Amino acid sequence: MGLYLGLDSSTQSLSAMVIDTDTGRVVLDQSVNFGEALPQYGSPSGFLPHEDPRIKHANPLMWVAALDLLLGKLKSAGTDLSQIQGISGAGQQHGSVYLSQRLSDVPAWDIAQDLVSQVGPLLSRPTSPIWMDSSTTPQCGAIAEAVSGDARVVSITGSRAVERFTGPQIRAFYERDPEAYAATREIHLVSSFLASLLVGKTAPIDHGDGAGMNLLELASGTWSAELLAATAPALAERLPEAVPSQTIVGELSPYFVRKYGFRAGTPVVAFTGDNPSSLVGMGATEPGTAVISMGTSDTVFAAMRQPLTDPRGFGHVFGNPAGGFMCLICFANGSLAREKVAERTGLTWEAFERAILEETLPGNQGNWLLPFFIPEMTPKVLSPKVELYGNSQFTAWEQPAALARAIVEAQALSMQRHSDWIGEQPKVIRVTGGASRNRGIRQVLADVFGAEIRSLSVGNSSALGAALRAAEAVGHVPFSSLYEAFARADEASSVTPRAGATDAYGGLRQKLVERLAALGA
Ligand code: ADP
Ligand code: XUL
Repeated sequence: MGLYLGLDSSTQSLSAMVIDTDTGRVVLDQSVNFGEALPQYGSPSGFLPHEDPRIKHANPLMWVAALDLLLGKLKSAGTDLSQIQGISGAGQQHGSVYLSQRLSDVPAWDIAQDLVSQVGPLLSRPTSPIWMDSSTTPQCGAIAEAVSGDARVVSITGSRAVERFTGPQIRAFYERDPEAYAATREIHLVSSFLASLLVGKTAPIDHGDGAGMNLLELASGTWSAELLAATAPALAERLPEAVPSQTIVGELSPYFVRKYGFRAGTPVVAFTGDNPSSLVGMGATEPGTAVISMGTSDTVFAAMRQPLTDPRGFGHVFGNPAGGFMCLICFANGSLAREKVAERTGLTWEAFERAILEETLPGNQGNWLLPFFIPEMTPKVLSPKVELYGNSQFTAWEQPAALARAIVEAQALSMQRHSDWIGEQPKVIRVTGGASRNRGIRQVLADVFGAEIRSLSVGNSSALGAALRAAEAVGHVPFSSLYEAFARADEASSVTPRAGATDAYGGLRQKLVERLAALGA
């Protein structure tokens, strides 16, 4: 049997998916939500509260605890993990974990203790900055200046120096706490950290996730000496190796074999970022298929043969796990912003959907808003900024249905504007992530983009992508046949633009652009 396990450590949860390549079926799909299952980490949405909205950290031990918890749940539910042929995974991008020892130098995990109590003493920094952190503007400036400007950073790494990217975060750590930096022996991404736990030694960083650090030279797939030097002293010796995504990084550590019943020697394939993993899970690793993912963040991404860069400077180029490149534009005000509107208006997701589909019309009768409930990276709005324009009831937050439509229209228009450099406007867009379950949200995307919006029959594309990557690298099953079995569109969920709807957005698009320009964004 060809069973493969994919793990996905996203912002709010850890998921596991097992696929069977013989039958073309998903045989297991389980998650633990950090906020609900691990309340002792005080992170209801997956990160620690902080009075400064620009600072967003998480306790890396929460991710470690989730791994033991989830595997324990699978075992107690009777899942036979000895049949798994290979494992891979994905992590929320950019977040970094700081260790006082190289994981290759620590003794094998002890089965008599849980992982948290063994990893805890190894941390040289108790918290991990995550992708939502936007506190490193001075460090971005300093890095760009050290290599003679942002254009140089873009030409080497595919992105300009960006607040949430790992390089600026490492520089900030070095500047704010040089002693702790000096005591740090190894720095991991969330993805390579989790892979390291599984293999019980230092796992490399793959090109998909590594490209989100402002440190990787895209052309060669190796760390850029120029950017390492511009970021922090002796950084090269603190980073794992950078490798192609399909590299087998080791065998599962005996801890997992003995504790959870995996087969001894189970191969582990390099973990990647959640978005590159989703590119695989959405069957979109060949150019021509655009994807919109609406998880905690909203992202727009697509495969690219050549690394084309965003002239406005917001988009990124990452490694495509199947080879070549992918472009990505990320919006921080995704689900968390929609949740704020749902909470404030008292709408459940069902009511939110009805509000869009049945109670309001495209263009929202001129009611619109600026959707920056938290600091935004695309466009750059570093302090929260929510402005409502329209009739007096709407601006007083008294029209729930119009407010539901307004947040989604603003997000969709911003996605469309900031993805215009990718190329021709797509006729079909594939969608994934928790919010893509909402037909109202899919309908607004269809209307704004003038495109058919399709979901796939398997949800959780990032975990699926990880399982598919394991099957490709370990079982040598080609991606094309994996996509036929696992990345099929769910026809019933398909949504097309309503007649005339796309034309309703010209005026609104203009207003949004003008307001953003006035803000300097
Ligand atoms: P992540 O992978 O980033 O942790 P998910 O893809 O699991 O996130 O998506 C979780 C989010 O999806 C929740 O925060 C919630 O706001 C949103 N969500 C879930 N169901 C719906 C729905 N029916 N309508 C709109 N949003 C939803
Ligand atoms: C992408 C990004 C987010 C995180 C969390 O650049 O910052 O999408 O990967 O999902």
